[in-house]
Order: sequence, then structure tokens, then C-alpha cells
Amino acid sequence: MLSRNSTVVAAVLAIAAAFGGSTAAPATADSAYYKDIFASGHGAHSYTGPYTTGGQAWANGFAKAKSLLDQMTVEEKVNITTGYTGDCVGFTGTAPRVGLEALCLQDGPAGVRPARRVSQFPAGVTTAATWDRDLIAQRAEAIAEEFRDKGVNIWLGPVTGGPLGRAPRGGRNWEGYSPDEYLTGVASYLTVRHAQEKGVVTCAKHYIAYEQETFRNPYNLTEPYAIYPPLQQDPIDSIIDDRTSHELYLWSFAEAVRAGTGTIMCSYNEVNGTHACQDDFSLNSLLKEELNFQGAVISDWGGTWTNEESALSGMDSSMPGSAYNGRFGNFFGDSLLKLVQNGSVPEQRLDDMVLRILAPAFELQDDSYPKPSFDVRDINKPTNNVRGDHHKIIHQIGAESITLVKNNNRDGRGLPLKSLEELQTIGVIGQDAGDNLQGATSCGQDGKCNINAFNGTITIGGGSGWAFPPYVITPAAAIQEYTRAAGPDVNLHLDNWDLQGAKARANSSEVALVFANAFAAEGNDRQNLTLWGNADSLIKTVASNNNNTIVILHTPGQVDVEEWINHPNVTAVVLAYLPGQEGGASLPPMLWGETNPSGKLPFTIGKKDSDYPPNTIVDTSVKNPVADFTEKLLIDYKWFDYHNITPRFPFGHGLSYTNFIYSKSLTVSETRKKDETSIQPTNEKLLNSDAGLYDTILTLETEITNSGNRSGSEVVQLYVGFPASADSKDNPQPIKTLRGFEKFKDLQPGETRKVSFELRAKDVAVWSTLGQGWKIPQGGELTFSVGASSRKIHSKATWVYQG
Ligand SMILES: *[C@@H]1O[C@H](CO)[C@@H](O)[C@H](O)[C@H]1NC(C)=O
Ligand SMILES: *[C@@H]1O[C@H](CO)[C@@H](O)[C@H](O)[C@H]1NC(C)=O
Ligand SMILES: *[C@@H]1O[C@H](CO)[C@@H](O)[C@H](O)[C@H]1NC(C)=O
Ligand SMILES: *[C@@H]1O[C@H](CO)[C@@H](O)[C@H](O)[C@H]1NC(C)=O
Ligand SMILES: *[C@@H]1O[C@H](CO)[C@@H](O)[C@H](O)[C@H]1NC(C)=O
Ligand SMILES: *[C@@H]1O[C@H](CO)[C@@H](O)[C@H](O)[C@H]1NC(C)=O
Ligand SMILES: *[C@@H]1O[C@H](CO)[C@@H](O)[C@H](O)[C@H]1NC(C)=O
Ligand SMILES: *[C@@H]1O[C@H](CO)[C@@H](O)[C@H](O)[C@H]1NC(C)=O
Ligand SMILES: *[C@@H]1O[C@H](CO)[C@@H](O)[C@H](O)[C@H]1NC(C)=O
Ligand SMILES: CC(=O)N[C@H]1CO[C@H](CO)[C@@H](O)[C@@H]1O
Repeated sequence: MLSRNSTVVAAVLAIAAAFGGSTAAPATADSAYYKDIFASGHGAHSYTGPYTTGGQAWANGFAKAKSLLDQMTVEEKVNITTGYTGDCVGFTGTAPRVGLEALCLQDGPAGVRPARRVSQFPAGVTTAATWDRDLIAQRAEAIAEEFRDKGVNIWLGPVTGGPLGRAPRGGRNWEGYSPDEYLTGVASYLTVRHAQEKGVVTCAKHYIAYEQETFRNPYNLTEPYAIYPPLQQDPIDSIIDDRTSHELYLWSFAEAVRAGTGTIMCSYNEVNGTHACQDDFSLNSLLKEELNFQGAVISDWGGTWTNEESALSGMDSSMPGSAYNGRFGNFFGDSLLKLVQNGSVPEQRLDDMVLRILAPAFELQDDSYPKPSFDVRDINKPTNNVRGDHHKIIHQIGAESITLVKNNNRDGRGLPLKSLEELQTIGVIGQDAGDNLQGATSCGQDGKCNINAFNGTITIGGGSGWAFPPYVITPAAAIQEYTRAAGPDVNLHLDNWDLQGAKARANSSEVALVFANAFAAEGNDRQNLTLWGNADSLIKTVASNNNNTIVILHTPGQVDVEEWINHPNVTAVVLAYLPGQEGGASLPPMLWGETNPSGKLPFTIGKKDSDYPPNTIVDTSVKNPVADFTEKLLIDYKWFDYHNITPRFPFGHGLSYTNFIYSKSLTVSETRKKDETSIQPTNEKLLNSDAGLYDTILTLETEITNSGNRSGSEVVQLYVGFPASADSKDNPQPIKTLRGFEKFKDLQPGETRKVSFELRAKDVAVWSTLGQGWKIPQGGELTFSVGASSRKIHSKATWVYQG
């Protein structure tokens, strides 16, 4: 990092202002520059994308970066755009002559990886299941503190909608939040904003339409399912129409940009026929022009395929350069230097790359920022403990995400359990209740030993989204600790294949808790939604022998529960997702009713595979595999709603031990409030209103009452249905779309709370392909539905936009 010198900085601010003016990107979409994007055609590249001005977010950082840039040679500038490796999984190149040090880039979205003495946080999907804005923000701050204290400049996270979760079997869905763009958008905004407030630069990823692992085809790497030698098969090509691009896959990236993310990672896949990291349209036009993104586009490791085309199409940094002996290719460096020297890539574009890379880091970090204190090449080297008291937030997210999806609490069965004193015996059954017998380190830097043989409870998925847990509190350990004084005798059975033993333990227990799981990891999609490790047989065996069988699932997403869900002895089912290092610690207080479950499903669970949109993982063995996003806007609950398919458990569903009554009255009032949340405003247009796209224009109000006899929290959800006038012939309109939610915490028995939703113009707008902007539908009623899930609506109101 640059040594800070305040007198230089002051002088530079003036230069920056001038520079900003002279190279400013065209501000409006109808400028000559914008038109040139389309004139450039594929490969012609007369246009090189908007040049950064530092925007609203990086004024100071930009000025510092500019002053340094002015002292650099072309070789040095190229060096900054080219990846290196060392202690971190990636470094930017340096310019020692002018005192510029490297920026350290490091995985992953749930904690520093691979490194020891860090926390393993709950996965994104688990965090989304809390539907709790405060917890999402606190997690981001805690993660960012660990990255900062380890000396990481750029956190390679969060996953902000790539994948979004189009395919339930997608291997990396759990790293992100939810297949709902609004929920993911809120989580992305809060995570970026709160992480950067701690000084770390975020890298929102993976941009864009990266929805399957199969055929993602990392550059020059052999994949498990490869059918062609490396480099001979194209990566999966995602074909998406304009409206789907804007309303689904770009939505949460817009939120990340608004929140000020310093960098964005382009993805492995192709989009509309072009590698995502050299796609002029999605990088220059959508991201840098329309979203007004002022930071750097960094390639995924191996996502670069060309030099000239990538540079002109808007990629700013090639990672990891030529490192790892060229395993990820060898791009930029000398190749980019030659292109700049002979004029194929304008030097101004090279300057733009350097400014985009340096400005966010210079804005957020100074001399006092820690240096890397770990080494990915030898994780056993002594390193600092950065965990602080983060176990508390991990534990709390575990507790608040627990989603009770089924509960038959009649005749003393189901949840909550009888009191510790009343209960004589309890069975704790399934390998997911116990320890990984070989310990966490045995799973390697990607946590992938679980792929073939897993032992023990699953707390996170594998790949670059994994993190070493410092410890894992297993469900078995947590339950035994909780029950040790007054509680029941515990009958443990941790072997999923010994069904005779499971039967005996089930038969000799008053209540049987069965723990089951499914694993997912980067690099592979799940082959099916079946539980792992013989779990369906285990659950059925226990249920045949115990009339109070409670199933607890640790899964990365949707699983098939049909083999036993209607078994009369399966009295309760709980989803605990991927909770991180605290593992089962949050469970006992919920099981015994000391706490009240309040998580809600951030995805839809279907009854069978054919209930979900078809062909979302393309695995046909061809040279140019293509994923045509034919379901368009209708993913997850929007598909189930539109096709009138009854899900097993709908999006937004989750039960409580208490009961909430929703008022039938829902009022809508037009209230204007200027957007104060855009740290880096976008250039997105609202075509038929003078409001800003992110200004509040409507306020909806209703009430909920806790009519039960326990305190509890409730996630109240708001869905919008658009009038027929919003339809376009190419895009079937979702019946309803989530556009608001709020978690009302700790309502006491009898307590009533006012529920208020503030809707921004964008929340009631659809993308107009013709107008290339957002439009609030006119000439018809918008319907607002408030409820406890996407299928449990309690009040409705309509509104007509007068324009
Ligand atoms: C480029 O970066 C590398 C790695 O930090 C460094 O060793 C080298 O000296 C840099 N080159 C120049 C021209 O500064
Ligand atoms: C994909 O291409 C279509 C035009 O065929 C365009 O409208 C759409 O915005 C593109 N999407 C992305 C993400 O580039
Ligand atoms: C692929 O990787 C190997 C080393 O694993 C390297 O020798 C080769 O040059 C690489 N190929 C390309 C095209 O980068
Ligand atoms: C510029 O250099 C590159 C790389 O050496 C080469 O491929 C390209 O043809 C050159 N272009 C011109 C216009 O000289
Ligand atoms: C179940 O337990 C009872 C005693 O509690 C015993 O009589 C019976 O044989 C057991 N059945 C099985 C299948 O183990
Ligand atoms: C599901 O996939 C796993 C591997 O991911 C495989 O071992 C298992 O046999 C499959 N189960 C079914 C029912 O197809
Ligand atoms: C339910 O459990 C009881 C043991 O408590 C067993 O006798 C009965 O057969 C089970 N019911 C089913 C449908 O398996
Ligand atoms: C469940 O099984 C227990 C013990 O086997 C028995 O006492 C109880 O009556 C059964 N409850 C129901 C509802 O079948
Ligand atoms: C709470 O209400 C349930 C039924 O809704 C009842 O069975 C239970 O006894 C009540 N508990 C208390 C502490 O009042
Ligand atoms: C109890 C159990 O499932 N043990 C398995 C643990 O993993 C090893 C392989 O690493 C298997 O051989 C065991 O069967």
C-alpha cells in the first residue's frame, strides 16, 4: 500500500477534479458513447467503456490513485492490473519504484480461507433464512473485521446473486442468499455496506448469470465431469433476455453497486455467447454505464480468455495473472503491455483500470492497515487469532435461522419437547449429530472430504466458500450439555448404515431426534436433491419405531423429503441449513422451547424434481453447452405460483410456537422520500415518473398481534402483483414478487405491532425493454399482499399509478 503523505494528497485533489472532468464517462444513456457500444459489434471494440471518475464513493481514493498513476510507467501500470500470488490467493502487482505495495485478495464468503485461527461463519443461505437485517449487517461487520485483521485488502465476497439459485441443485447456491432477487438484494446491499465500513474492500460476485457448476470449465483445469481436454470445450453459455437480466440477475448487483462495492468479480460462464470476463455489453454497458459502477472488474481465477478483448470489454484485473504455473492461463502482463504500446488498447483505458483497482482501497485503507499475517501456501505457520467474540453472532444467526417447517404438537408430541424433567429418554440419531471423526483439517483447504465419505455434522459447503472451523459444537455435544443435570438420558447412535442399532435406540427412547444432511461444493452441482448417507432409510427406520420422531436437517438448500414427510410418527421437521462453527449449539434452547423458532425458508421446497423449472442444469456433452433461461422470470416460488404447483413447503414459510394474527386492513399511501441509501448512485432510469428510482414513493401499513402465549418473532412479507399492462409477450409475469419484509422481534403474548413497508419506485416498476428503463405499470391495479409466507396471505390492497 502507498505510504500516505497528507500534503501530497491535498495537492492531488485539485488534479483529480480536472482529470475527472476530462475523462468523465458520458452521464446519460443517449450520449454518443452509449450508442457506440452497440456500434462496436462483437469484437470491433471502437468503444472501451466509461472511464472512472471515482464517482460519489471514492473521491479521495481516486485523487490519491491519480497522483500515483501520474508517476507510473506503462510497465508499472500494467503490473497493477496483473495478478500475482504468494501469502494470499491473489495479489495485485506492485510498483516499488513509486512505493506502491500489493493488495491482498482472499476467499471466501463465509470467512478467511484457507487460513487458521479464523471463524467459520454461517453460510449466506443461513443468514438469509433469518430475514433479519440487523443480523445480516452484524455478520458482515464481523467477517470484515477478520479479513482486515488478517491483512486482506479485498474480501472475495459476498456472493451477491451469482449464483442467484435458479437451479435447486446448483453447487454454490448456499454461498449466496436466496433465489429471490429482493431478499438477495437486501442482503447484498447490507453486507457490502457494513463490510466496507470496517475498511475491507468487498468483491461482489460472480457477475453474471453464473447458475451452474457443470461445464463452468475453469481455464485450463480438468473438471470432474470434463469430456473434452482442457481448453477444448466452451464454458456453459447462459442465454437471458433483457427483462430477465434486469429484473432477476442484475437486481442484486445493482444493490451491491449502490452500497459502494469496490470490486466485482466476473464469472466463468459465457453470457449471451461471450465469456463473462470479456463481455462488452454486460461489463461496459450494463455494469459500468447503467449501474455506474466505478470500481474494478476482477476476473475469477481462470475466468480470463483473452487480453485485448477483455481489456476493451471492461475487465480491469486478471487474476491470478500467470501464477500457479499457468494453470489458470497467462494473461495481461507482457501481453497487455504490447497491446498498449502498439495502440490496440488505449493507454487511457489502462489508466482507467489502475484507477478502478486502486481508488476503493485508497479510500478505505491507509498505512495503518494490517499486512497479511497468514500464508495460504503453509496454513500451519503461526498466525494471529482474529475471532474476537464472533461466536456470538454466529450462534445468534444459527438460532434465528432455524426454520420449523412441520410441527404436529398434539398429544405431547412434536415441538417444543416436554420439559427436561418430564422427559425420561431421548434418542440422538444420525452421523450429522456427531463429530467428523478425522477432524476438520482432514478435509483440506476446500472442505471437500465430505464429497465421498463424510463423517459428522455438516456446518458449511465445500470449495472456495468453505472456511476452516476453529471448533465445531456438534448437535450431540450441545444436547448432552443442555440435558446433563435435569434432563433425559441420551441414547446416541451416530452410524447411518447400522439400521438395527438405530431401531433399537429409537425403540428405547421417548423421543427420537434424527439428524440428516446433504452436502454441496463448488465445482460440482448436486446430482439429486436426495439426503446423503442413507438418511432416508435411517429416518424411516426410526419413524417406524418411535412415534415422536423429529427430523433436523443441515442442508445447502432444497432437499427431497417425500419419502417420510407424511409419516405419522414424524412429528416435526426443522431446517438448520449450514450454521458454521457453532453447529448444533443453537438447537437445544429451540427444542425445549426456551427460544421460539423464527426462521423462514429463503427458497421453495417442491415435492418432486419435476415440480421445479426443468433443465436448469445443462449437462449435455457438447463442445458449446448452452443454458437457455427459458423460464425467464419464473424461478423458485414464481414458477410454482404461475404453474399452480403446490409446493411441499413454500418460499417464506416457517412455523412458530406462538400464533400471529394479521390485521385484515392494509393501507397504501403515496409518500415521497428522497433516496439517502445510495453510496454510489446508479444511472438506471425511471421512465414514467420524476422520482428517483430508489426514492420511496409508497408506504403500506398494517398490524400483527401475538395471539399465543409465548413471546416470538415474526417475518412479515409483502408481495407485489403487477397488472396485465406490465406483461410483455416474451415474459410471463410472476403472480407475485417479494418487495418488502420485516422481522418483528420478540412480540410478547397479546402484543400488537404496527407493520410499515416503504416501497421504492423500483419495487413497483418493471423493466421496459423498449424504453431501456424502469416503468411503473399504468392502466391497471397493482396488488399488494401481506402474509406469513408466499402462500399464506392475510391482507391485500390495490393501487393504481396515475403517473
Ligand atoms: C510487478 O509486481 C511484481 C510483484 O509484486 C514485482 O516483483 C515487480 O517488481 C513489479 N514490476 C515493476 C515493473 O514494478
Ligand atoms: C443478453 O442479450 C440480450 C439481447 O439478446 C440483452 O437484451 C440482455 O440484456 C443480455 N443480458 C446480459 C446479462 O448481458
Ligand atoms: C495450461 O497449464 C499448463 C500447466 O499446468 C501450462 O503448461 C500451459 O501453458 C497452460 N496452457 C495455457 C494455454 O495457458
Ligand atoms: C499489437 O500487438 C499485438 C500483440 O503483440 C498483436 O497481436 C497485434 O496484431 C498488434 N496490433 C497492431 C495494430 O500492431
Ligand atoms: C422395544 O422396546 C420394548 C421395551 O421397551 C421391547 O419390549 C421391545 O421388544 C422392543 N422392540 C424392538 C423391536 O426392539
Ligand atoms: C444422489 O447423488 C449422489 C451423489 O451426489 C449419489 O451418490 C446418489 O446415489 C444419488 N442418489 C440417487 C437416489 O440418485
Ligand atoms: C409409530 O411408532 C410406533 C412405536 O411408537 C410403532 O408401533 C408404529 O408402527 C409406528 N407407525 C408407523 C406407521 O410406522
Ligand atoms: C407413543 O408411544 C408411547 C410409548 O411407546 C406411548 O406411550 C404413547 O401413547 C404413544 N403415543 C401416541 C400418540 O401414539
Ligand atoms: C399455551 O397455549 C396452549 C394452546 O394454545 C396451551 O396448550 C398451553 O397450556 C398454554 N401454555 C400456557 C403456559 O399458558
Ligand atoms: C461412521 C462413518 O460413516 N464412518 C466413515 C467415515 O469416513 C470414512 C472415510 O473417510 C469411512 O470409511 C467411514 O465409514
